[in-house]
Amino acid sequence: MLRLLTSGESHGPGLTAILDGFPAGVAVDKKYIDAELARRQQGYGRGGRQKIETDEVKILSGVLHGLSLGSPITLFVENKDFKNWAEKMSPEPVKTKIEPVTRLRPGHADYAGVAKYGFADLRNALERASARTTAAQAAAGAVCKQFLANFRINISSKILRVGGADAELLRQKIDETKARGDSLGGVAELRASGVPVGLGSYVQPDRKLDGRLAGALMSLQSVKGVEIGLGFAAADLPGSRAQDEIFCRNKKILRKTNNAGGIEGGVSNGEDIIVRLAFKPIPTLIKPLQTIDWKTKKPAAALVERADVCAVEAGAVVAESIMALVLADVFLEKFGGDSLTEIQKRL
Ligand code: EPS
Repeated sequence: MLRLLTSGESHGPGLTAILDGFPAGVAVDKKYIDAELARRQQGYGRGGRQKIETDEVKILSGVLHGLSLGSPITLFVENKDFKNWAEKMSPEPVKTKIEPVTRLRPGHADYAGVAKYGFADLRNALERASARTTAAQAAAGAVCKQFLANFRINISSKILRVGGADAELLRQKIDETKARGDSLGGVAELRASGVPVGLGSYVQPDRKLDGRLAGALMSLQSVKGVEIGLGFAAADLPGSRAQDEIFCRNKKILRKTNNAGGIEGGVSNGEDIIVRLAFKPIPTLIKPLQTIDWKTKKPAAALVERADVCAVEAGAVVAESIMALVLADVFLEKFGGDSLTEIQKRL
């Protein structure tokens, strides 16, 4: 029902999101989108780039006087850094000779990207592979969150671990790592509350809510693992301890535990949906790893660029927006209509 396309290079003029299939009559507050963009920019361990950017959305279509029209919503976020890259990232040909970037960073899309598209310059691949594009995803996710709020569905996140340490040690761990010229990953937990029973379906694999969430969240930069509810830990337990016993109170069907993370048979069961994400460490390192030069194929030290030391806090905010998009999509499949009023009647 809902389709999202994003575009934009990290140091190009800006980023665009087009959200298609969004119903009419939903209040879309630009201030809320900007607040979500600001949340994404915060977080300890970010690099110099965030001092240059103060992300702000321009709503270019699909919203009139604060209400959605049912037409595609286009969101634009400017890259303020573009002015510093005007020649290197010019969409028009330039006279100056641009030195290609050639020292492949292990863990980044550098090698796979240039090998796939046949580029001589890593920049041609790394610009779009960059996590900068997640600003457009966060903007679109903020629109979906506003839709879900009409039904008291709320999505939040917290950091559980950074570089193997508890979240309380986040700053200390990042400072130590930065001093060593290294980078860190971590684990974040997402929670969606207020989700009604019956979203997604077991009838076809591609309609399963857990599969859709896992696929969408795995596509986020740096994410290497997704688990729902107990996740991998369920594999070590007997069935008697892994499942969630059912009881009824005041005509409400409830659970004693939520090991399933709110999804059974690929369908939401009315409990909170709980997903944990493992983020790998950022591949750009101040103390570079050994690699090869793409041009000469000779040994070289990997490219060193300005980069974040840890972006798990930002990643968790983007993950919330991805979850909002998936939940809004399955919600529209179940209760969908052309306008908010129609959906409210069906619910
Ligand atoms: C990124 C590299 C860094 C990050 C960037 C993602 O950018 P730069 O090369 O300009 O320093 O700051 O993230 C953002 C710009 C952002 O807004 O999140 C990368 O290679 O993925």
